[in-house]
Amino acid sequence: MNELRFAFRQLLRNPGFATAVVLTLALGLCMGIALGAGFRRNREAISGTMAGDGIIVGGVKLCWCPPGRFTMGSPRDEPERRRGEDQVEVQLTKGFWMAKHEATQGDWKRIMGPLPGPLTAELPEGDEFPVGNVNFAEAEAYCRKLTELGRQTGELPGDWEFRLPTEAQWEYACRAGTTTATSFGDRLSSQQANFKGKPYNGGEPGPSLNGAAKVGSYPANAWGLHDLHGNIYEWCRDWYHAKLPGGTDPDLYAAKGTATKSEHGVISRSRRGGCWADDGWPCRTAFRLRFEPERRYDHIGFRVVAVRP
Ligand SMILES: [Ca+2]
Repeated sequence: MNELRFAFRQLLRNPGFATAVVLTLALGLCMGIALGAGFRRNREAISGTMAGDGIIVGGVKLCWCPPGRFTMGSPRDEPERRRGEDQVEVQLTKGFWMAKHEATQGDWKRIMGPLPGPLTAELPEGDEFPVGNVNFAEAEAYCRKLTELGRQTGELPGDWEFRLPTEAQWEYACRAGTTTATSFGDRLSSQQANFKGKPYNGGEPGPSLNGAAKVGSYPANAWGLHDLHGNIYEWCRDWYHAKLPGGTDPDLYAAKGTATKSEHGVISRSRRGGCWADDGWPCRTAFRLRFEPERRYDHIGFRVVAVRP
């Protein structure tokens, strides 16, 4: 109390000291604003201006992916490329927000309640770990619930909604302007992504965790998105077609009739990004796999996008 009285007396007697106090308070305020500016809680216009702009909707951090054109798929000379990656030109006429992280167990519990499927030795419990063992319908239910939540809080305008990304949106966001095999260049080190075993194309070896990592443990790409390469596979909304869809705003969500059948005669949704149980090469940007929508696996999760349909 004596110190307080002393400080107050100094303030009255010493204009220089008062100025210093005011300047310190102002600096603190500016720093607080600057620190908070990375991710604003969205209350106004939802569209971003620059790639990687951040907002938070329903407690989920999102990064802006601006409209643009890109080449989807891999060039013929890309090491370890697979069939089904032949390049197509894509134009995305609308910008969208993509979740900075894979959907986490903490997000799921907060938005949906109990986890959709069991935890495993590779998928341990923890709010910052990705949610896995989630089938396609459950991932879509999460998107609907998050849409409701965003509208209730006023953070998501009525004409926007959460969805799973199309393959084109996923790859565009993963590339973040790059044309290389990964968003970190033509190699992938296990210090850059959570995968097991051999790094891709001569990348530096790093630790193999043999299981999920907390989201955001590895570096972000140029648009601020983490773990598109590795950690947990991510559901996309398209029905899997052997040939990549090109053109303007390709979306194969409803293209069930033309979906490519597996050797067992079933059709699937697409998934992207590789996972902790893969080598480095399936974590390439253009790598794609199929998975039947009603099935679940611990190494398959998802991340959301917010779009204006
Ligand atoms: Ca991932």
